[in-house]
Amino acid sequence: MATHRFTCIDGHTAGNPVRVVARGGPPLEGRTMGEKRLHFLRDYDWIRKGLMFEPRGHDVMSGSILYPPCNPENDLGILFIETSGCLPMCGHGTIGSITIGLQEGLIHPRVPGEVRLETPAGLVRIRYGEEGGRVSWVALANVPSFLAAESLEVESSYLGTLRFDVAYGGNFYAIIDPQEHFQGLGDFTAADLVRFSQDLRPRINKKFPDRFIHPQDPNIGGVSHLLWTGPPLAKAATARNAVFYGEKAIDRSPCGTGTSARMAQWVQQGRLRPGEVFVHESYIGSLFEGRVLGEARVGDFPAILPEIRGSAWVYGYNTLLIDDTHPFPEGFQV
Ligand code: PYC
Repeated sequence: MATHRFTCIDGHTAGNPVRVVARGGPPLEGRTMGEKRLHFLRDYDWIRKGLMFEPRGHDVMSGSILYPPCNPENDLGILFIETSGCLPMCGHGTIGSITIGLQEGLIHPRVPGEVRLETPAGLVRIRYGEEGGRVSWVALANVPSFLAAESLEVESSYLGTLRFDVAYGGNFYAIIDPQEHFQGLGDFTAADLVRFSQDLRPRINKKFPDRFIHPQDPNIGGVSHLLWTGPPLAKAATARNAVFYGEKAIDRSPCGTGTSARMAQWVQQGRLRPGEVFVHESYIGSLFEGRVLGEARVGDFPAILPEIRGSAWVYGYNTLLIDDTHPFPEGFQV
């Protein structure tokens, strides 16, 4: 019998789970975290499934494994493990992993207050603040984000023809404004949004095959997430959203890569200017603060350099076992 032991530290970012594997992650080959991600997907995806799906995880679970940096100028590398696969980039996962890693002594930045993090989508520069013995906030300068397409149409089995834009913020998002069609996000429960999204995502990818591939990395492609938008409920917020990921998840956090994609859409459409603050409210009312730090280009696309700021909390220590006598070593979803 082979028993695999994973020492995990569990936390959440603005309500969405982050399980950091502190010990037990596999050694990975590759010159970049992008290459290491491909190695993990090829040989070790059972670890992701076992730690994310039931019975050890659940439909919304997500997490990470930390690695030494590929480039010695950086502080560390990160592999995101989620129910949806190994995302190229995850904002709430970054805020949570950095908070957990710093507080629990897994990360030792060379420059206090700053972390240079290698993600599969590229280098992410991080600032953080501490208060009362804990990391109180994390701000990540995300990868260049851009609006990839506007005013596309797709047929929903439930809602008829829907118009949407597609933007990249570390993952490709179909951004749908139900207000254009109905009264708003508040008309729908999370279960409704999951059902609508399960129907729409394959239709979008079937209708626009090979259209959404990152111009600089062919390993990043396809619309993986749907971002439903709406007017904010919180006074401090600019907009509200519900992000669908995996097969059944609505992000409990305001979604870092989704917020980056949304800001790229707004800048391109003249609704947000560099320097202005964009506060995104999640489906459960938690907030991230976004800011456009600058402008860039990705292939033919004008892009923005977004910063996302939020907070995370540690809530438990968890040693998980996967062994080949378990009936569900790779977990399951119902
Ligand atoms: O925060 O980027 C994010 C994210 C992606 C999927 C769930 N959260």
